[in-house]
Amino acid sequence: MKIFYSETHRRHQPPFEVFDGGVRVPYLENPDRMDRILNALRGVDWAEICEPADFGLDPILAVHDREYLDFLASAWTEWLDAAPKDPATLIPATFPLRRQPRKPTSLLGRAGYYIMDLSACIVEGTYPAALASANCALSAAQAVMEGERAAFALCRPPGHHAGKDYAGGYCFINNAAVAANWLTSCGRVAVLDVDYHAGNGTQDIFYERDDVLTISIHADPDFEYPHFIGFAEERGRGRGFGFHHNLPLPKGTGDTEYLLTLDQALQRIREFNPSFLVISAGMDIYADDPLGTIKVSTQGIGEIGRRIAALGLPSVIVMEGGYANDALGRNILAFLSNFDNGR
Ligand code: SP5
Ligand code: ZN
Repeated sequence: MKIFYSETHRRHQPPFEVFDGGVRVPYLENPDRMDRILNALRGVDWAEICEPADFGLDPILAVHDREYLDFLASAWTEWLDAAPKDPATLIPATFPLRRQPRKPTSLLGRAGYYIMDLSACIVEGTYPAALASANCALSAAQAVMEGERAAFALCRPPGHHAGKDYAGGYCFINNAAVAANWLTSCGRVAVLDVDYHAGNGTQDIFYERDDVLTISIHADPDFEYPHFIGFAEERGRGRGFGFHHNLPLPKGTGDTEYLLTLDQALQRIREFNPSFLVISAGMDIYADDPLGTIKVSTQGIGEIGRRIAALGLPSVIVMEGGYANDALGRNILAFLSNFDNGR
């Protein structure tokens, strides 16, 4: 299996994020995550690690707003130019109200406007890392379009919380959405998001479209981040109505209940009969994840991969979250080894 991976992610290493209550914690979405996964992949004979190609900005701008990308591109130098007291990382502290906000011109105004929380911290290398991450997803999509049965985009930073014009939850560019949209030139696409958190960005991006079916299985936003989106009654708008599904789960969900919910999602995907499948593969459903409350085992993750692979669809597997670094390697192997093993 081709694994698309770029070292550029290392340039994105915020020193901390801010949790609820104002607690500063070391940035959980850290480069060590990739090292753990790479180590595991280097130990199997079927994983071929490849550099991504550069697709330029067009496929990203097909999903994201130009002014938002301009903000990502210049935020860091503007932040340094502002000579802040602690320049370690750009984190805004003021956010727009629930009305049509005027687009601000100041850096901190734009940062609040374009960033939804205190975990999408911007540092010097954030923009190049986000571009390289999107290129990994596009390269995996291209490999699958050219006939590979499956390819893995080892993306960092992750993407599924990023919407058309906003960052959040460690995400800046929605890698899975960029890949899915790119694939629509060749047919209909289903996006299945198994990250622990609701894929709000992907939901927003495709909400009014009927050529991309989006399904997210996640912890109920009634108690979990992203709190304001990801509820079962949100099913798409306009021609997109019926082409988005949220499957929220309670705390403590184990393998058996998870797999029953997954089967519902897989049934809907079969009915949609897409040409391609994009999987937002977050590993934070794992029982010991520090951000999670869902209790899926490594074996359960393997079974999730097996059932998704059994759809028999050309599949682009995109890395999202997963913060139990010790277990990340084996969880990714358990998931991936169901697809295309030995090719
Ligand atoms: C890609 C991805 O998985 N992003 C997740 C972003 C979640 N950010 C939530 C931060 C809230 C932290 N709550 C702390 C609870 C620790 N027990
Ligand atoms: Zn997550």
